[in-house]
Amino acid sequence: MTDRMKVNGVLLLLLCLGSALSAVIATPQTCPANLEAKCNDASSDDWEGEFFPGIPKIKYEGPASKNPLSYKWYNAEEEILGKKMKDWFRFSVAFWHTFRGTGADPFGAPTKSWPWEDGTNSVAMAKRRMRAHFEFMNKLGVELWCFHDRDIAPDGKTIAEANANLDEVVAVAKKLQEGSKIKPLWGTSQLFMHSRYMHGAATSSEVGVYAYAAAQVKKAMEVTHYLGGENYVFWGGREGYQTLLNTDMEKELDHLARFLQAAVNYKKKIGFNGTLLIEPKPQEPTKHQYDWDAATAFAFLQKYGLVGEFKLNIECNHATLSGHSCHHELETARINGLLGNIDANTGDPQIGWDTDQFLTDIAEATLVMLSVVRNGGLAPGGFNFDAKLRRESTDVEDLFIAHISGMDTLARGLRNVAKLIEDGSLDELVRKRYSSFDSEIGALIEAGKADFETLEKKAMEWGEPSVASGKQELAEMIFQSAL
Ligand code: XUL
Ligand code: CO
Repeated sequence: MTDRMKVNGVLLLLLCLGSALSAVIATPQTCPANLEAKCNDASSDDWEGEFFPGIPKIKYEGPASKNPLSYKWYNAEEEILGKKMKDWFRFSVAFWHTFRGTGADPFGAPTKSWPWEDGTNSVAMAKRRMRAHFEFMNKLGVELWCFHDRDIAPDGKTIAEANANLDEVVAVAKKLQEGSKIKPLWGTSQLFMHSRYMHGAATSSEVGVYAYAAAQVKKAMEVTHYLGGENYVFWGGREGYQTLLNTDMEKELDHLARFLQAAVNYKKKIGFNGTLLIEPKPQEPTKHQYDWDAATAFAFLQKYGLVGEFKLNIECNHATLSGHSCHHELETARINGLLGNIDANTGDPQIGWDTDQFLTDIAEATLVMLSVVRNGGLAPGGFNFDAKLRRESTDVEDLFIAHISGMDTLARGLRNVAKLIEDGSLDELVRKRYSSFDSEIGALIEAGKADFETLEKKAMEWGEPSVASGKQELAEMIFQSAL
């Protein structure tokens, strides 16, 4: 490395640090612009009129439509493979991305200036935001939503203050839900943002943090239950380590299991019948996250006797971060009876982190739907759009367009799966591939009754086996023809 390169490197580092700091320090100017808003009045959650004027209720117009604010493939009431599309999907809006995403990144300040935001993190703002969220869901025609405790209400200086803030906002959500079918697909608690959680929550080295996290989950479960939520998610954002040199991994995993068992006990105590879900992710923010992937989470559940109490929430971008395809993670969950929910998003093949983009790849969506159809659907789980607008997408209508596009893509995936099933040749290819096991000895093997002596005798009798083609290209051809 030349001296000049070194200087350039240092300058770049300073520049990066500078922009990261200014992003943290700058107060976002979110007060609007072009609507007659009751802005800068943090004491009031009043908002006269619509939050999304000019955006109609989104309708199905069919594939020929050129209207970006319409569904082209997702037709909620249409029956496909014996179920209404809306029941296959059970789409959900993720409150944190859609209503708390600001477009800020480590190098830059927020880019969104939603008209309803007043730049504060007050309870009044939280209530107004909740009303915007309900108008958004109603216009989109989505009946489920997901939230973290701290997305929907401001934190407090004490647990009691944070709980009181949450109660105020939850009361508004409850009221808005009244008379509608809207309810949470799942709730969760944010156990990764606050500095107290820097070593983890249930796996923190500090017992005070463990207890604090338990108090937070207890409350978040109560409000999820109160709002009629159907599931509760544990994403172990900082349940992992940065170095094994300072970490007692065995102790941390034991603590995590005790924590989850306490959550199971509390769920039963308060009569919450929702499914508990673990959301695997291999890393980010920690170097190593304990719920690395579906198989790792399954092994953990088995070791601690928690199978039967938990299912998995598979997120596609997390799958690719762990070096798997989303299809692989879905199938791993499915064949073990653990597929409970999908965080529908995707990463960017050129970027190695969790970009949380809306899925718009039809082939990928078809693979996802193959697993979902084989699973018989996801209910009481669903598809949560854990996905955000790009930093550069700053129009209010982009929030709608992104969701419509994600829903249409998955709807195309479902329609393609119906074609594949009707055609039958892919299933037949797979069936044929294993047909040698349809024999008497194959049945013995599958029943666990073929010992090595029997197999050796058979192998000697048969001699060198003939091995058929795997037909991969044919399988790919059949798959592609359905897209
Ligand atoms: C983070 C992530 C979370 C969880 C909920 O990568 O996916 O938003 O879904 O905590
Ligand atoms: Co997620």
